[in-house]
Amino acid sequence: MSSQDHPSGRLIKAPENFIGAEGVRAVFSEAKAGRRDFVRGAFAAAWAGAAAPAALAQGNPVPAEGGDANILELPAHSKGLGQAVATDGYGKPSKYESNVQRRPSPGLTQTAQASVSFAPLQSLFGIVTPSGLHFERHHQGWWDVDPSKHRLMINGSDDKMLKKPLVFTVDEIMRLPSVSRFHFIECGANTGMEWGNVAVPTCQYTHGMLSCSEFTGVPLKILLDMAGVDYKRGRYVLAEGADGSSMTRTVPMELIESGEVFVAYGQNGEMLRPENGYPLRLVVPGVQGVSWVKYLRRIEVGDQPYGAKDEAVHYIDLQPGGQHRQYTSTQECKSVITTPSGGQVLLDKGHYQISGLAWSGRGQVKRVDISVDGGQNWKTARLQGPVMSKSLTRFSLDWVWDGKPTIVQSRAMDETGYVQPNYKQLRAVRGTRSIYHNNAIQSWLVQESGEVKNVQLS
Ligand SMILES: Nc1nc2c(c(=O)[nH]1)N[C@H]1C(S)=C(S)[C@@H](COP(=O)(O)O)O[C@H]1N2
Ligand SMILES: [Mo]
Repeated sequence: MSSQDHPSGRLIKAPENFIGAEGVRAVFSEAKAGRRDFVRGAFAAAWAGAAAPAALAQGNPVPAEGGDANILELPAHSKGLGQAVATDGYGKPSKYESNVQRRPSPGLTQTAQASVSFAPLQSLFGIVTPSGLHFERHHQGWWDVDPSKHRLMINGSDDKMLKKPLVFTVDEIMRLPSVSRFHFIECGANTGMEWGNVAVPTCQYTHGMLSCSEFTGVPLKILLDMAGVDYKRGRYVLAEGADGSSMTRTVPMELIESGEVFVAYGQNGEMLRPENGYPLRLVVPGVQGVSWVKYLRRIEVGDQPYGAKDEAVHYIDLQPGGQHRQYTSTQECKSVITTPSGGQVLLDKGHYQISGLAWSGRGQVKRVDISVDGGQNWKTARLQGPVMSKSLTRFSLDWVWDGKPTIVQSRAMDETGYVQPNYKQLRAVRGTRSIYHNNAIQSWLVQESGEVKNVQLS
């Protein structure tokens, strides 16, 4: 299919791209009140603002007569001197992009310290999350910890677990042999609000507890070797953070012996951001976010799982029949279409590039299929390289929208052959009372009006 045959369709981005925090609150309250056209309401408000006309103009054809004033009249930036080098010692995004922000979900948590902000997935390209837009999950607020005073201790649960307990400074860690790897981090609660039914309007909130960075650090195995760990005895470690939440998580020794788990200090080429655990955080590829302990201050080697509060009371999965599942750690294969997605508006029939993200905690994404008819037919999407293990993978597919209502979905498969389930399949096994580990296929309804809506097919 060539795009010449089908004029390119114009698309309005999701409301988060136009409106500030007030506007997002309005969208949520209108959605909650059950107003069907809440997205249109949000746009009406946004168009009254300054940013919207500029955004809309991107899709406008050049006027047939009279020429385009934007070309014919030289703007100031073509005539005068620009700003000096290093005006900003640390550069910032364009002021025209100022509404692309990580955002909290209004009313989700009672305090802003034990809370979460969602990454604006619908506004991002490729696979890397800009560090300033990385989602945040803090149990007790975040800190900018002084690296010169921060220490990482390695000890055993008894004196047979290792030869000598060690204490590292951040400088000492940074002098050891390092690795740099791209990995996604997904909170186990991502998409958790959607277990029962549709709950939030846009993919920022359905899937935004997800980010992907190039992390740099030292394999934990190297530190444990230095401490002389007895790997026959020591089959688990406990990772502990330095913030007031006393975040502690058990990590099985196999994961560490594989060389995959590392103590990171770098994120996208610079030091970790304070919100993401500066100066040290554990990276546990493929495993849910809670195990990626931030402000990492201690690793204890032991011979059994620790049953810490964040693995006994929280982060468990309620199953049908009153059972619960504990120590669920791997994030199963999952995907989401980010364009078109909830809150966006297709202005025309015609050609669109469907685009989205896929990932698996078990390795590489092997294939992504896309349906544009609610799951009756599936086409294989293009995977945009690089395709890396336990990283986000970008996919796309050309699509001509005929203007009729339809449902778009993506279904990912990983290198183990695991196929992402639909809600019916997932609920048959897991019920509807879980919070965590919802990896169901996401459905977006493109309405005749062009407005895209979050829906679930049972
Ligand atoms: N010390 C500490 N580590 C922590 C947390 C925390 O509150 N304190 N939250 C955990 C949870 S639940 C998640 S999902 C990830 C979030 O990491 P991020 O804030 O960098 O996105 O960090 C994990 N590590
Ligand atoms: Mo989390």
